[in-house]
Amino acid sequence: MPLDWLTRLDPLRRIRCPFCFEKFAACEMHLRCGDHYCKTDFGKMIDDPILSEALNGPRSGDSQGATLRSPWWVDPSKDVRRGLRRHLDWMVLPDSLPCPNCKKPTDVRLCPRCHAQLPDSVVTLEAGHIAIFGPQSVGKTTFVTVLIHELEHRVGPARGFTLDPLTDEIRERYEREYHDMTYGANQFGVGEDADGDSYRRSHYATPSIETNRRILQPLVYRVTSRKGKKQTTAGTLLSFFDTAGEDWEMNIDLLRGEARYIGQARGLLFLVDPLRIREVALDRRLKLTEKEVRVPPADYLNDARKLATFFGRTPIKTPLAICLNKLDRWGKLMEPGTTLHTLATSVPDDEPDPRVDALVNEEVQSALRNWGATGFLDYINIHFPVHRFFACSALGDAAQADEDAPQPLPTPLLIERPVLWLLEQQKIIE
Ligand SMILES: Nc1nc2c(ncn2[C@@H]2O[C@H](COP(=O)(O)OP(=O)(O)OP(=O)(O)O)[C@@H](O)[C@H]2O)c(=O)[nH]1
Ligand SMILES: [Mg+2]
Ligand SMILES: [Zn+2]
Ligand SMILES: [Zn+2]
Repeated sequence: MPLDWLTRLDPLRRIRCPFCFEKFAACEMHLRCGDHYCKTDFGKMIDDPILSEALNGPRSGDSQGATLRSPWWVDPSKDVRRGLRRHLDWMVLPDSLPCPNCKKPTDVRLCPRCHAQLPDSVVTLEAGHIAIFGPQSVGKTTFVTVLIHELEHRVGPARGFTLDPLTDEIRERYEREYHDMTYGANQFGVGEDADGDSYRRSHYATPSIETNRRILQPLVYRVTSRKGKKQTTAGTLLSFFDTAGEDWEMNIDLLRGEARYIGQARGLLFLVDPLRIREVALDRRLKLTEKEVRVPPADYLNDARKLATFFGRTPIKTPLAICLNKLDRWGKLMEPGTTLHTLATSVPDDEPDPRVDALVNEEVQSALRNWGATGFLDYINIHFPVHRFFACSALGDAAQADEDAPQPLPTPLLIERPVLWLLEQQKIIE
């Protein structure tokens, strides 16, 4: 669909790529041939160093590996076929350029920094952002999986917004790499008894950037909200970035260089697993699994310090939600009568509201204090003034002690609360 005139007459409009989070002017976007037959003809492909670097890292294209090839693409300001016109794109955005191979005009636009294909909505919509990070096995990937499912199917409709994958590729990737694992793949007909539990299982540890750079590519969604009775057509883009705990714990320099999304974040979500705090793990009321016994204690104060190194100077104004995950496991250790104990041990009848958030925020901090994490709390207070504490369980009752055991469907608890707060901070929802 061609861009409308109003947009084309504003070529200096700043755009933030929802994939790499770099900013540039609309007239800097590149174009690529979109014709099905032309773009799948390997013989007509040309070198694409920008895509190579985005997918394979800065070392791509040197002796280590060949430059990727892609369908014909061009930087419109360097397309000599256009003569002097190519210097005037800052006055009006070209609507399309002909592909030299198939001669068809193309308006498929690319981010000039990472060569991700940018649908038109990217040109007109704001880009929101949630970066999810934390040490290994705190439940980040499971959180992303269940969160997106909940936002799409339950929370969005209840709060008056919809969440749609930005592209088909993102929809397929979410299904394949996230959803199918936790919710089971559709291997059965609609009327068949799918004994689905046996096909649902825990996520594997997310591989390091060194093994698979895919993790640097966010899942990008479009959030459209209904304001009052009127459906506003505008909306916002929202990119979810999952992080490999292995990189966070063991490759922080690499992560700092590659995961620009943390330093440029508009919303930070730090997932914490209290079972990796010694005081919690040694509580006799808990029966730890074999794996939980073996993991080293986490050093959350050090994690907070690591986080600060992604930013130029402190205090850091980016909103930070700190969420104690796996509430299903540790909630019963809380004093009976507290909100956390009640939430973890009963079936909640009401939707949680801001009052509950305020209580959880207080109770989580006093729990952390009791567990000896005062240094962590002080550090957060000083260096991340815009922060809030949350508790949640992505799996709820469905969590299984045995990693390889089949899982029932998740019954999440409070999973959307930190994200709704972050979206409010970014003015994406009210
Ligand atoms: N009890 C309980 N276990 C959970 C929950 N969420 C995740 N888990 C389990 O925690 C383990 C780690 O989950 P992942 O989502 O892979 O954790 P991760 O943080 O992505 O791990 P890395 O990718 O290695 O950094 C798995 O065995 C999950 O089943 C939860 O809400 N409750
Ligand atoms: Mg993971
Ligand atoms: Zn980009
Ligand atoms: Zn072509």
